[in-house]
Amino acid sequence: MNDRIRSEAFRSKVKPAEAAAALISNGDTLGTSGFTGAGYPKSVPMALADRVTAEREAGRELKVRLVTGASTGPQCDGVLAKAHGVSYRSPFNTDAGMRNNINSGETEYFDNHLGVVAPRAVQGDYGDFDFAVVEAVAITEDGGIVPSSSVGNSQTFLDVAKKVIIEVNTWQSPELEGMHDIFRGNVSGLPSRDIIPITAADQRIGETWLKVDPSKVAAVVMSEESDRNAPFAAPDQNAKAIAGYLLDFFEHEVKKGRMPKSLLPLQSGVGNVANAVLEGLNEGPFENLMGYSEVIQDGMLKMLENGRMKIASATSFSLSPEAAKEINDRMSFFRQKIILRQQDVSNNPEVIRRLGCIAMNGMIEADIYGNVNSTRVMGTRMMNGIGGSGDFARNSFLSIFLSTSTAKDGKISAIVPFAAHIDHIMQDSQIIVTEQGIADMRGLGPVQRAEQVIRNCSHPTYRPLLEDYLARAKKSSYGLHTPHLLNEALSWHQRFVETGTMLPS
Ligand code: 0RQ
Repeated sequence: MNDRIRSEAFRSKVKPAEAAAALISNGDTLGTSGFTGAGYPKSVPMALADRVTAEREAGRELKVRLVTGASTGPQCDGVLAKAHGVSYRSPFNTDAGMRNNINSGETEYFDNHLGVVAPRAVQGDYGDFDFAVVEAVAITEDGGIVPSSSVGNSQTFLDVAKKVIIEVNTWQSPELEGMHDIFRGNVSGLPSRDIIPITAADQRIGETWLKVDPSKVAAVVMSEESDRNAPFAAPDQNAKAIAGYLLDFFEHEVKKGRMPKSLLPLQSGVGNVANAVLEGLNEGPFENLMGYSEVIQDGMLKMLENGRMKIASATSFSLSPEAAKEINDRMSFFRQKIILRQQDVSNNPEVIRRLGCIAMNGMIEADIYGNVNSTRVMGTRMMNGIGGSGDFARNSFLSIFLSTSTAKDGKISAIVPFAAHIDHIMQDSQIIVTEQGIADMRGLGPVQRAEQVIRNCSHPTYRPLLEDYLARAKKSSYGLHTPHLLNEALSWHQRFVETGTMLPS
């Protein structure tokens, strides 16, 4: 323990997880570490979930409000959802149990741009934070908190919370120390905020540990639970086709002189398609790539290893178990190549705009005009959340959305007349890629966009239906600038809800 908790004052605060969880009361708001299944607290949420159940059995209610960096894992969102211990959740979730509670209406959920959670926490949108619960790999001699596999909103939660619980996780490699970059300027405090002096993705501008007022630390808990580290599916034919179109497009842009051969700092979402794109880049003609993203996934690690990518800046890892082992075994190498920042820095519009990132994100659906729904299936059922897609889509040099052209064995078209929910307006989506092709909508008017999206991206089964919709809308729409048939615009979604398919019988 002494090598992990190097401060005597903090060692004296070590308690069992159950004792720390017992400090938490019904209705408390917790701000926790954790982002895409990495670096979230585990022992305390598990003990808290047990308490929720015990309290219920004793006829008392214990529910907390849970605000994180992004998604956590089974030992946090998972156990708390199963115990029905969360009344409010924000800003991003991928846990299936929590998703059920959100969609059944049991848990109120506000998915938020990941880059704005910290400023809005300071502004008071989430009310008072009773506890910050933050995972660390170590506590320094001077009481600095060394974050683990993500940084997320931890610094802000440590600043604003009334009390703090630190979970020191010995499963996490102690060699993560030195990888983080915690900027001390005012990023999310009340005005006036400081300039964030990042002019290149590989620039370090801060310190390697989080600051905390020791008088607020109510408990330090030891933990040895592993991160979520979900396995990646190998890219299938569709994912490879999407990656292929995108790589051809990049080559074309380089030839035209609009991008350097090293491209521009890459932001990539998580998932099958995003990983296929990274694998494609790993074999493509581009060298000296940079990553300025929110997550580092398997594909980026490979590129860092073989030198194709020089540096990757993010706020978190999102790795398969094999990649997590690889990084743990070669941490001193990767520490030179990876920078983990606060998420209000990694996802900050100022920096994304300055660096001119290439944003590549998945989507649920796009409408013919290129408005994008990233979050709500049939407009009503929450999938994960907007995540960082909006932070990057609006502010990047290029904003690209990726999806297969259909979902659920062809019963759903990912290109629809009208998106049933819109996360990214057409001004924030320039390029759409499906396995059918690529729509380059830069500078086009709405009707021109629709023609491209339908022709290049829709599935052949749905294409004639979309062409027919646009043709009829062009004749009888109230306005012909962005033609729509208002009584039909959401009829595909309604048909799916009623019959289980968007295809007419
Ligand atoms: O469902 O899991 O039940 O099979 O959505 O779809 O095709 O595997 O694609 O992993 O890229 O996820 C938008 C969800 C896409 C993701 C979304 C169903 C599909 C499947 C997953 P199953 P795929 P992906 C970086 C940036 C928002 C956040 C973001 C996402 C499941 O990209 O959450 O971009 N984005 N963050 O069947 C019904 C449709 C559907 C559909 C897909 N049209 N209708 N279901 N699915 N399209 C990371 C962070 O911000 C942290």
